[in-house]
Amino acid sequence: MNQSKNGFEDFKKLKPWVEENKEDYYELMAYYKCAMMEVETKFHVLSEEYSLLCERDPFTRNPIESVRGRIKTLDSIQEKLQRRGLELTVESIERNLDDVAGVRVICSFPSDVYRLRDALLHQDDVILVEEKDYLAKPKANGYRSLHLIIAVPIFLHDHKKMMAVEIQFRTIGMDWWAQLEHIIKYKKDFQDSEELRNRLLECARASFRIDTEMEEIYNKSLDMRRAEN
Ligand code: 0O2
Repeated sequence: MNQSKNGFEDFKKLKPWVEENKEDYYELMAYYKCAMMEVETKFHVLSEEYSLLCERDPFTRNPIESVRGRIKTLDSIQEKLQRRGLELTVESIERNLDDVAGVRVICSFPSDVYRLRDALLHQDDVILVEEKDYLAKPKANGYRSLHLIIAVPIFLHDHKKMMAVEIQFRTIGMDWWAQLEHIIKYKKDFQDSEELRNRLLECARASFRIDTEMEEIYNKSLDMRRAEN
């Protein structure tokens, strides 16, 4: 997820705002951190269960490769609000942004993305707010991932609060492309060429072909192992 180009400069610029809004801002960020941890825990629990199932049944596998959480940096928050013509206030952050808390779930094969999505959405404390399927419909540059915005409760000492969390599901292949594309050009101010765009798009397509092929190979190998048993 996006990092500031010059974190120190951004920090200096936003320092007076932080000083002024310290209490409310840090309180809201603490709530987002709690929500992020709630969602990370949900996937760690699923991963534990899948591992257990693997021990019992050698034909199953754990689809979760890794789970990573992050809280959006203040400069990224400010940039997004500014881009949308919105003011930077603590209320505005909570009202207008739904990706302050983010969790990225990396899985093995493309079909795992939907399997994990379903496993999460079956949980009765999870409310689906929005779904963007960049797997079924990749972005023009080749980016693939399934994005969900969910609302989850965090349980505080005297009340419960619903918080928004963005979840990105992608395969290892989709993740390496997105990470490298991020380093190369995502949201960077330079005039790229059609040639570079096309080459990146071709890398995304090639990576997806390999993802699909690997899943087919896995399924075939599973059939062969089953037949031998
Ligand atoms: P961060 O917090 O630094 O990770 P936006 O594009 O942010 O104005 P929206 O609707 O929130 O609006 O965007 P979307 O489509 O839901 O995607 C948001 C996040 O998905 C991004 O977060 C990236 O993590 C990832 N993403 C989306 N498109 C691309 C892409 O083309 N390449 C790469 N590498 N990642 C992408 P941010 O904005 O980076 O914020």
